[in-house]
Amino acid sequence: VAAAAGGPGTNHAVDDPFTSERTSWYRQDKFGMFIHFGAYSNLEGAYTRPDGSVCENAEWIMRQCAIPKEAYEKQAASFDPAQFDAKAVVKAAKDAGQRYIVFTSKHHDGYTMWPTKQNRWNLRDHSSFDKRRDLLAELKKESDAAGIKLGFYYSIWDWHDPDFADPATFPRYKKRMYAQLKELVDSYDPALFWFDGEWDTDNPVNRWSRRDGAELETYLRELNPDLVINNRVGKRGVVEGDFGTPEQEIPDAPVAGQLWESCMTLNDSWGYAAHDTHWKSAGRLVRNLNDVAGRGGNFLLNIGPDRLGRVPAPSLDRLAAMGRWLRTAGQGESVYGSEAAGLVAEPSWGSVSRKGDKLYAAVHEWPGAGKPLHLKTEAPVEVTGARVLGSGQRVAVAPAGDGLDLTPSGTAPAPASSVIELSLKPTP
Ligand code: FHN
Repeated sequence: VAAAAGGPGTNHAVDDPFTSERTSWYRQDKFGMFIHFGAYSNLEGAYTRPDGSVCENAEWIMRQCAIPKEAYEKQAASFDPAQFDAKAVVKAAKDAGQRYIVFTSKHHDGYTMWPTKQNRWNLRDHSSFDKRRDLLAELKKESDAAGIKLGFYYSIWDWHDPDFADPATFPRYKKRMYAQLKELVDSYDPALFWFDGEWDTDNPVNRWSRRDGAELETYLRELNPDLVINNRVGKRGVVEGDFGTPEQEIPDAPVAGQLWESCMTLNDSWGYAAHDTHWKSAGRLVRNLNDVAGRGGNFLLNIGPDRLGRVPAPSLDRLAAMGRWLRTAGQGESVYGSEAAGLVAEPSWGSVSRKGDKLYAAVHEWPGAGKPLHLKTEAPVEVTGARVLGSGQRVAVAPAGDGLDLTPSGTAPAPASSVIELSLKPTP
Protein backbone atom coordinates (compact mmCIF):
# COMPACT_ATOMS: atom_id res chain seq x y z
CA VAL A 1 0.00 0.00 0.00
CA ALA A 2 2.86 2.31 0.85
CA ALA A 3 4.27 1.78 -2.64
CA ALA A 4 0.97 2.85 -4.13
CA ALA A 5 0.39 5.81 -1.92
CA GLY A 6 3.98 6.87 -2.24
CA GLY A 7 3.74 9.57 0.38
CA PRO A 8 4.08 13.23 -0.37
CA GLY A 9 5.99 13.75 -3.56
CA THR A 10 6.34 15.81 -6.65
CA ASN A 11 4.49 15.27 -9.85
CA HIS A 12 6.11 16.74 -12.89
CA ALA A 13 3.18 15.88 -15.07
CA VAL A 14 2.08 18.51 -17.49
CA ASP A 15 -1.40 18.36 -15.96
CA ASP A 16 -3.48 16.58 -13.32
CA PRO A 17 -3.32 12.81 -13.99
CA PHE A 18 -6.75 12.32 -12.38
CA THR A 19 -8.61 14.43 -14.86
CA SER A 20 -6.39 15.07 -17.86
CA GLU A 21 -7.14 14.09 -21.44
CA ARG A 22 -3.61 12.63 -21.53
CA THR A 23 -4.44 9.87 -19.02
CA SER A 24 -8.06 9.35 -20.05
CA TRP A 25 -7.31 6.18 -22.06
CA TYR A 26 -5.41 4.74 -19.10
CA ARG A 27 -8.20 5.50 -16.63
CA GLN A 28 -10.74 4.00 -19.03
CA ASP A 29 -8.82 0.87 -20.09
CA LYS A 30 -8.14 -0.46 -16.56
CA PHE A 31 -6.74 -3.86 -17.56
CA GLY A 32 -3.37 -4.39 -19.25
CA MET A 33 -0.87 -7.12 -20.14
CA PHE A 34 2.65 -7.01 -18.73
CA ILE A 35 5.23 -8.96 -20.74
CA HIS A 36 8.56 -9.98 -19.19
CA PHE A 37 10.76 -11.17 -22.01
CA GLY A 38 14.52 -10.85 -22.32
CA ALA A 39 17.86 -12.65 -22.43
CA TYR A 40 16.97 -14.36 -19.13
CA SER A 41 14.01 -16.06 -20.86
CA ASN A 42 16.56 -18.08 -22.86
CA LEU A 43 17.52 -19.97 -19.67
CA GLU A 44 13.87 -20.76 -18.93
CA GLY A 45 14.49 -20.41 -15.21
CA ALA A 46 17.42 -22.80 -14.72
CA TYR A 47 21.16 -22.27 -14.87
CA THR A 48 23.47 -25.28 -14.85
CA ARG A 49 26.74 -24.33 -13.21
CA PRO A 50 30.07 -25.72 -14.45
CA ASP A 51 29.98 -28.22 -11.57
CA GLY A 52 26.64 -29.57 -12.82
CA SER A 53 24.50 -28.14 -10.03
CA VAL A 54 21.38 -26.29 -11.07
CA CYS A 55 20.28 -22.89 -9.82
CA GLU A 56 16.69 -21.83 -10.42
CA ASN A 57 15.28 -18.33 -10.82
CA ALA A 58 13.57 -16.32 -13.55
CA GLU A 59 14.39 -12.77 -14.71
CA TRP A 60 16.81 -12.32 -11.78
CA ILE A 61 18.75 -15.45 -12.71
CA MET A 62 21.94 -13.58 -13.67
CA ARG A 63 22.21 -12.03 -10.23
CA GLN A 64 20.57 -14.61 -7.98
CA CYS A 65 22.53 -17.48 -9.49
CA ALA A 66 25.71 -15.36 -9.66
CA ILE A 67 26.22 -16.18 -13.32
CA PRO A 68 29.55 -14.74 -14.48
CA LYS A 69 29.07 -12.01 -17.06
CA GLU A 70 30.86 -13.97 -19.77
CA ALA A 71 28.67 -17.03 -19.17
CA TYR A 72 25.51 -14.93 -19.26
CA GLU A 73 26.63 -13.26 -22.46
CA LYS A 74 27.44 -16.65 -23.95
CA GLN A 75 23.98 -18.03 -23.29
CA ALA A 76 22.37 -14.83 -24.63
CA ALA A 77 24.22 -15.33 -27.91
CA SER A 78 22.05 -18.39 -28.54
CA PHE A 79 18.78 -16.56 -27.77
CA ASP A 80 16.50 -17.10 -30.76
CA PRO A 81 12.87 -16.27 -30.01
CA ALA A 82 11.85 -17.12 -33.57
CA GLN A 83 8.37 -18.13 -32.49
CA PHE A 84 7.47 -14.85 -30.84
CA ASP A 85 4.28 -13.96 -32.66
CA ALA A 86 3.32 -10.36 -31.96
CA LYS A 87 -0.01 -10.79 -33.69
CA ALA A 88 -0.90 -13.77 -31.50
CA VAL A 89 0.29 -12.03 -28.33
CA VAL A 90 -1.77 -8.94 -29.09
CA LYS A 91 -4.75 -11.15 -29.91
CA ALA A 92 -4.35 -12.96 -26.57
CA ALA A 93 -4.39 -9.59 -24.81
CA LYS A 94 -7.39 -8.41 -26.77
CA ASP A 95 -9.32 -11.63 -26.17
CA ALA A 96 -8.51 -11.38 -22.47
CA GLY A 97 -10.02 -7.92 -22.37
CA GLN A 98 -6.62 -6.33 -21.80
CA ARG A 99 -6.47 -2.95 -23.47
CA TYR A 100 -2.82 -2.03 -23.14
CA ILE A 101 0.49 -3.84 -23.16
CA VAL A 102 3.66 -3.06 -21.23
CA PHE A 103 6.68 -4.86 -22.68
CA THR A 104 10.13 -5.11 -21.04
CA SER A 105 12.29 -3.15 -23.46
CA LYS A 106 15.19 -3.56 -21.00
CA HIS A 107 15.23 -5.43 -17.69
CA HIS A 108 17.86 -5.31 -14.93
CA ASP A 109 20.29 -7.41 -16.99
CA GLY A 110 20.60 -4.40 -19.31
CA TYR A 111 19.80 -6.40 -22.45
CA THR A 112 17.58 -4.42 -24.77
CA MET A 113 14.93 -6.04 -26.89
CA TRP A 114 15.28 -3.52 -29.71
CA PRO A 115 18.35 -2.73 -31.83
CA THR A 116 19.67 0.14 -29.74
CA LYS A 117 22.52 2.12 -31.20
CA GLN A 118 24.04 2.73 -27.76
CA ASN A 119 25.67 -0.68 -27.37
CA ARG A 120 25.65 -4.19 -28.81
CA TRP A 121 24.00 -5.84 -25.80
CA ASN A 122 20.68 -6.25 -27.57
CA LEU A 123 18.49 -8.70 -29.41
CA ARG A 124 19.75 -7.61 -32.85
CA ASP A 125 23.49 -7.62 -32.17
CA HIS A 126 23.84 -10.28 -29.49
CA SER A 127 21.59 -13.25 -30.25
CA SER A 128 20.83 -15.89 -32.83
CA PHE A 129 17.62 -14.11 -33.76
CA ASP A 130 16.75 -13.14 -37.32
CA LYS A 131 18.54 -9.81 -37.85
CA ARG A 132 15.72 -8.52 -40.03
CA ARG A 133 13.19 -8.75 -37.21
CA ASP A 134 12.41 -6.12 -34.61
CA LEU A 135 10.06 -7.37 -31.90
CA LEU A 136 9.12 -3.92 -30.70
CA ALA A 137 8.23 -2.79 -34.22
CA GLU A 138 6.17 -5.95 -34.65
CA LEU A 139 4.36 -5.34 -31.38
CA LYS A 140 3.76 -1.72 -32.25
CA LYS A 141 2.27 -2.61 -35.63
CA GLU A 142 -0.02 -5.29 -34.22
CA SER A 143 -1.05 -3.20 -31.20
CA ASP A 144 -1.96 -0.29 -33.42
CA ALA A 145 -3.96 -2.57 -35.70
CA ALA A 146 -5.86 -3.98 -32.71
CA GLY A 147 -6.44 -0.62 -31.02
CA ILE A 148 -4.25 -1.61 -28.06
CA LYS A 149 -1.90 0.88 -26.44
CA LEU A 150 1.75 -0.14 -26.22
CA GLY A 151 4.06 0.92 -23.42
CA PHE A 152 7.58 -0.02 -22.38
CA TYR A 153 9.07 -1.19 -19.14
CA TYR A 154 12.62 0.12 -18.74
CA SER A 155 14.95 -0.75 -15.87
CA ILE A 156 17.07 2.10 -14.55
CA TRP A 157 19.14 -0.44 -12.64
CA ASP A 158 21.64 -2.08 -15.00
CA TRP A 159 23.73 -5.11 -14.02
CA HIS A 160 25.60 -5.29 -17.28
CA ASP A 161 26.81 -1.80 -18.14
CA PRO A 162 30.10 -1.19 -16.27
CA ASP A 163 29.48 2.55 -16.27
CA PHE A 164 26.40 2.08 -14.15
CA ALA A 165 28.19 0.75 -11.10
CA ASP A 166 30.96 3.34 -10.93
CA PRO A 167 30.07 6.80 -9.59
CA ALA A 168 32.77 8.32 -11.80
CA THR A 169 31.27 6.90 -14.98
CA PHE A 170 27.61 6.95 -14.01
CA PRO A 171 26.99 10.18 -15.97
CA ARG A 172 28.06 8.31 -19.12
CA TYR A 173 25.55 5.58 -18.33
CA LYS A 174 22.86 8.15 -17.80
CA LYS A 175 23.61 9.76 -21.13
CA ARG A 176 23.22 6.42 -22.90
CA MET A 177 20.04 5.72 -20.98
CA TYR A 178 18.59 9.03 -22.10
CA ALA A 179 19.61 8.24 -25.67
CA GLN A 180 17.95 4.81 -25.45
CA LEU A 181 14.72 6.33 -24.19
CA LYS A 182 14.76 8.77 -27.08
CA GLU A 183 15.28 5.86 -29.46
CA LEU A 184 12.22 4.17 -28.00
CA VAL A 185 10.09 7.29 -28.33
CA ASP A 186 11.30 8.08 -31.84
CA SER A 187 11.05 4.54 -33.20
CA TYR A 188 7.97 3.11 -31.50
CA ASP A 189 5.99 6.03 -30.11
CA PRO A 190 5.02 4.33 -26.82
CA ALA A 191 1.94 5.51 -24.95
CA LEU A 192 3.46 4.73 -21.58
CA PHE A 193 6.75 4.21 -19.75
CA TRP A 194 7.00 1.84 -16.83
CA PHE A 195 10.30 2.39 -15.02
CA ASP A 196 11.78 0.04 -12.45
CA GLY A 197 14.92 -0.56 -10.43
CA GLU A 198 15.12 3.00 -9.15
CA TRP A 199 14.43 1.59 -5.67
CA ASP A 200 17.73 -0.12 -5.13
CA THR A 201 20.10 0.67 -7.91
CA ASP A 202 23.30 -0.58 -6.32
CA ASN A 203 22.87 -0.12 -2.62
CA PRO A 204 24.42 1.31 -0.53
CA VAL A 205 25.73 3.65 -3.23
CA ASN A 206 22.39 4.37 -4.82
CA ARG A 207 23.20 6.86 -7.49
CA TRP A 208 19.65 7.31 -8.70
CA SER A 209 19.04 10.52 -6.82
CA ARG A 210 16.03 12.64 -6.08
CA ARG A 211 17.18 15.02 -8.81
CA ASP A 212 17.74 12.24 -11.36
CA GLY A 213 14.09 11.15 -11.14
CA ALA A 214 12.73 14.65 -11.52
CA GLU A 215 15.05 15.37 -14.45
CA LEU A 216 14.13 12.15 -16.19
CA GLU A 217 10.43 12.80 -15.88
CA THR A 218 10.87 16.30 -17.28
CA TYR A 219 13.01 14.96 -20.14
CA LEU A 220 10.37 12.40 -21.11
CA ARG A 221 7.56 14.91 -21.00
CA GLU A 222 9.57 17.11 -23.35
CA LEU A 223 10.03 14.16 -25.72
CA ASN A 224 6.30 13.49 -25.71
CA PRO A 225 3.89 15.40 -23.46
CA ASP A 226 1.24 12.69 -23.92
CA LEU A 227 3.25 9.97 -22.17
CA VAL A 228 1.78 8.21 -19.15
CA ILE A 229 4.61 7.41 -16.71
CA ASN A 230 4.66 5.24 -13.60
CA ASN A 231 5.99 6.38 -10.24
CA ARG A 232 9.25 4.40 -10.33
CA VAL A 233 10.77 7.08 -12.52
CA GLY A 234 12.25 8.44 -9.33
CA LYS A 235 12.75 7.42 -5.75
CA ARG A 236 9.41 6.44 -4.31
CA GLY A 237 7.76 9.15 -2.34
CA VAL A 238 9.86 11.78 -4.09
CA VAL A 239 8.78 11.72 -7.71
CA GLU A 240 5.31 10.35 -8.26
CA GLY A 241 4.86 10.03 -12.02
CA ASP A 242 1.25 9.46 -13.03
CA PHE A 243 0.44 6.29 -11.16
CA GLY A 244 1.55 4.16 -8.23
CA THR A 245 2.67 0.57 -8.69
CA PRO A 246 1.77 -1.83 -5.89
CA GLU A 247 3.33 -5.15 -6.88
CA GLN A 248 1.90 -8.62 -6.28
CA GLU A 249 -0.62 -7.04 -3.96
CA ILE A 250 -3.90 -5.19 -4.10
CA PRO A 251 -4.16 -2.24 -1.73
CA ASP A 252 -6.87 -3.07 0.78
CA ALA A 253 -8.76 0.17 0.15
CA PRO A 254 -8.91 2.88 -2.50
CA VAL A 255 -5.65 4.81 -2.59
CA ALA A 256 -6.07 8.50 -1.92
CA GLY A 257 -4.33 11.07 -4.07
CA GLN A 258 -2.86 8.91 -6.81
CA LEU A 259 -3.86 6.78 -9.78
CA TRP A 260 -2.51 3.29 -9.21
CA GLU A 261 -2.02 -0.03 -10.90
CA SER A 262 -1.47 -3.44 -9.33
CA CYS A 263 0.96 -5.54 -11.31
CA MET A 264 0.80 -9.28 -10.78
CA THR A 265 2.13 -12.58 -12.07
CA LEU A 266 -0.04 -15.48 -13.23
CA ASN A 267 2.23 -17.96 -11.45
CA ASP A 268 5.02 -16.81 -9.10
CA SER A 269 7.47 -15.57 -11.73
CA TRP A 270 7.68 -12.57 -14.04
CA GLY A 271 10.06 -14.11 -16.55
CA TYR A 272 9.51 -17.63 -17.92
CA ALA A 273 10.45 -20.33 -15.42
CA ALA A 274 9.77 -23.91 -16.46
CA HIS A 275 9.82 -25.05 -12.83
CA ASP A 276 7.10 -22.63 -11.74
CA THR A 277 3.72 -24.30 -12.11
CA HIS A 278 2.08 -22.42 -9.27
CA TRP A 279 -0.66 -20.90 -11.42
CA LYS A 280 -3.40 -18.76 -9.93
CA SER A 281 -6.90 -19.94 -10.77
CA ALA A 282 -8.99 -18.05 -13.31
CA GLY A 283 -11.60 -17.45 -10.61
CA ARG A 284 -9.01 -15.89 -8.34
CA LEU A 285 -7.77 -13.67 -11.14
CA VAL A 286 -11.25 -12.44 -12.02
CA ARG A 287 -11.79 -11.67 -8.38
CA ASN A 288 -8.49 -9.79 -8.27
CA LEU A 289 -9.55 -7.75 -11.28
CA ASN A 290 -12.87 -6.93 -9.60
CA ASP A 291 -11.17 -6.04 -6.33
CA VAL A 292 -8.73 -3.74 -8.12
CA ALA A 293 -11.58 -2.06 -10.02
CA GLY A 294 -13.66 -1.76 -6.86
CA ARG A 295 -10.78 0.02 -5.18
CA GLY A 296 -10.24 2.33 -8.13
CA GLY A 297 -7.06 0.87 -9.66
CA ASN A 298 -5.77 -0.64 -12.89
CA PHE A 299 -4.63 -4.26 -13.18
CA LEU A 300 -1.48 -5.23 -15.10
CA LEU A 301 -1.29 -8.98 -15.45
CA ASN A 302 1.95 -10.57 -16.60
CA ILE A 303 2.97 -13.20 -19.11
CA GLY A 304 6.51 -14.53 -19.58
CA PRO A 305 7.16 -16.12 -22.98
CA ASP A 306 9.60 -19.05 -23.16
CA ARG A 307 12.99 -18.99 -24.89
CA LEU A 308 11.38 -19.44 -28.30
CA GLY A 309 8.91 -16.66 -27.62
CA ARG A 310 5.89 -18.89 -26.98
CA VAL A 311 3.37 -17.85 -24.36
CA PRO A 312 2.79 -20.70 -21.85
CA ALA A 313 -0.53 -22.49 -22.38
CA PRO A 314 -1.63 -22.06 -18.72
CA SER A 315 -1.22 -18.29 -19.16
CA LEU A 316 -3.30 -18.29 -22.34
CA ASP A 317 -6.01 -20.40 -20.68
CA ARG A 318 -6.34 -18.00 -17.77
CA LEU A 319 -6.34 -14.92 -19.95
CA ALA A 320 -9.02 -16.44 -22.16
CA ALA A 321 -11.18 -17.19 -19.11
CA MET A 322 -10.88 -13.61 -17.94
CA GLY A 323 -11.91 -12.37 -21.37
CA ARG A 324 -14.94 -14.67 -21.34
CA TRP A 325 -15.96 -13.30 -17.94
CA LEU A 326 -15.61 -9.71 -19.11
CA ARG A 327 -17.65 -10.36 -22.26
CA THR A 328 -20.41 -12.27 -20.49
CA ALA A 329 -23.59 -10.25 -20.17
CA GLY A 330 -21.78 -6.94 -20.22
CA GLN A 331 -19.89 -7.74 -17.01
CA GLY A 332 -16.96 -5.75 -18.37
CA GLU A 333 -19.02 -2.65 -17.57
CA SER A 334 -18.03 -3.23 -13.96
CA VAL A 335 -14.37 -2.75 -14.93
CA TYR A 336 -13.78 -0.47 -17.93
CA GLY A 337 -14.07 3.19 -17.11
CA SER A 338 -15.16 2.39 -13.57
CA GLU A 339 -14.00 3.95 -10.35
CA ALA A 340 -14.15 3.02 -6.69
CA ALA A 341 -17.78 2.88 -5.57
CA GLY A 342 -17.25 5.34 -2.77
CA LEU A 343 -20.84 5.20 -1.50
CA VAL A 344 -20.63 1.73 -0.01
CA ALA A 345 -18.18 -0.33 2.00
CA GLU A 346 -16.53 -3.26 0.25
CA PRO A 347 -18.54 -6.36 1.12
CA SER A 348 -16.99 -9.66 2.14
CA TRP A 349 -18.82 -11.40 -0.72
CA GLY A 350 -17.31 -9.37 -3.55
CA SER A 351 -16.45 -5.86 -4.64
CA VAL A 352 -18.33 -2.83 -5.90
CA SER A 353 -17.31 -0.34 -8.56
CA ARG A 354 -19.13 2.68 -9.92
CA LYS A 355 -19.72 4.18 -13.32
CA GLY A 356 -21.84 7.29 -13.37
CA ASP A 357 -25.28 6.42 -12.01
CA LYS A 358 -24.62 2.70 -11.83
CA LEU A 359 -23.02 0.61 -9.14
CA TYR A 360 -21.65 -2.78 -10.17
CA ALA A 361 -21.43 -5.38 -7.44
CA ALA A 362 -19.27 -8.30 -8.52
CA VAL A 363 -20.48 -11.23 -6.45
CA HIS A 364 -18.01 -13.99 -5.70
CA GLU A 365 -19.89 -15.70 -2.91
CA TRP A 366 -23.60 -16.04 -3.54
CA PRO A 367 -25.83 -16.67 -0.54
CA GLY A 368 -28.33 -19.53 -0.59
CA ALA A 369 -31.54 -19.04 -2.60
CA GLY A 370 -33.76 -16.33 -1.12
CA LYS A 371 -30.99 -15.07 1.19
CA PRO A 372 -29.81 -11.46 0.92
CA LEU A 373 -26.41 -9.97 0.21
CA HIS A 374 -25.81 -7.15 2.62
CA LEU A 375 -24.24 -3.90 1.45
CA LYS A 376 -23.11 -1.40 4.05
CA THR A 377 -23.70 2.14 2.83
CA GLU A 378 -21.43 5.03 3.70
CA ALA A 379 -23.55 7.77 2.12
CA PRO A 380 -27.20 8.06 1.16
CA VAL A 381 -27.87 5.68 -1.75
CA GLU A 382 -31.15 5.73 -3.63
CA VAL A 383 -31.53 2.65 -5.81
CA THR A 384 -34.07 2.86 -8.62
CA GLY A 385 -33.51 -0.57 -10.12
CA ALA A 386 -31.41 -3.71 -9.64
CA ARG A 387 -30.76 -6.79 -11.74
CA VAL A 388 -28.31 -9.61 -12.17
CA LEU A 389 -26.49 -9.06 -15.46
CA GLY A 390 -27.07 -11.92 -17.84
CA SER A 391 -29.62 -13.97 -15.92
CA GLY A 392 -32.33 -11.32 -16.16
CA GLN A 393 -33.17 -11.91 -12.49
CA ARG A 394 -34.52 -8.96 -10.63
CA VAL A 395 -32.94 -8.10 -7.31
CA ALA A 396 -35.06 -6.84 -4.45
CA VAL A 397 -33.39 -3.98 -2.60
CA ALA A 398 -34.47 -3.20 0.96
CA PRO A 399 -33.03 -1.05 3.74
CA ALA A 400 -31.49 -3.22 6.44
CA GLY A 401 -29.33 -2.27 9.41
CA ASP A 402 -26.43 -0.09 8.33
CA GLY A 403 -27.21 -0.42 4.62
CA LEU A 404 -29.14 -2.40 2.07
CA ASP A 405 -30.11 -6.01 1.54
CA LEU A 406 -29.93 -7.22 -2.05
CA THR A 407 -31.99 -10.35 -2.66
CA PRO A 408 -31.92 -11.95 -6.10
CA SER A 409 -35.29 -13.42 -7.07
CA GLY A 410 -35.73 -17.15 -7.54
CA THR A 411 -32.96 -19.66 -7.22
CA ALA A 412 -29.27 -18.82 -6.98
CA PRO A 413 -28.06 -17.08 -10.13
CA ALA A 414 -26.29 -19.08 -12.81
CA PRO A 415 -22.57 -19.39 -12.08
CA ALA A 416 -21.68 -17.24 -15.07
CA SER A 417 -23.84 -14.40 -13.78
CA SER A 418 -21.89 -12.65 -11.14
CA VAL A 419 -22.56 -8.95 -11.38
CA ILE A 420 -25.49 -7.11 -9.86
CA GLU A 421 -26.15 -3.77 -11.47
CA LEU A 422 -27.73 -1.15 -9.22
CA SER A 423 -29.18 1.91 -10.92
CA LEU A 424 -28.92 4.99 -8.76
CA LYS A 425 -31.17 7.98 -8.80
CA PRO A 426 -29.34 10.26 -11.24
CA THR A 427 -27.42 13.02 -9.57
CA PRO A 428 -28.78 16.40 -10.67
O1 FHN B 1 12.91 -6.66 -9.90
C1 FHN B 1 11.77 -6.45 -10.67
C2 FHN B 1 11.10 -7.73 -11.05
O2 FHN B 1 11.99 -8.53 -11.76
C3 FHN B 1 9.90 -7.42 -11.92
O3 FHN B 1 10.28 -6.77 -13.11
C4 FHN B 1 8.96 -6.54 -11.16
C5 FHN B 1 7.72 -6.13 -11.93
O4 FHN B 1 7.06 -5.11 -11.29
N1 FHN B 1 9.62 -5.33 -10.71
C6 FHN B 1 10.86 -5.51 -9.97
C7 FHN B 1 10.63 -5.73 -8.55
O5 FHN B 1 9.98 -4.66 -7.96
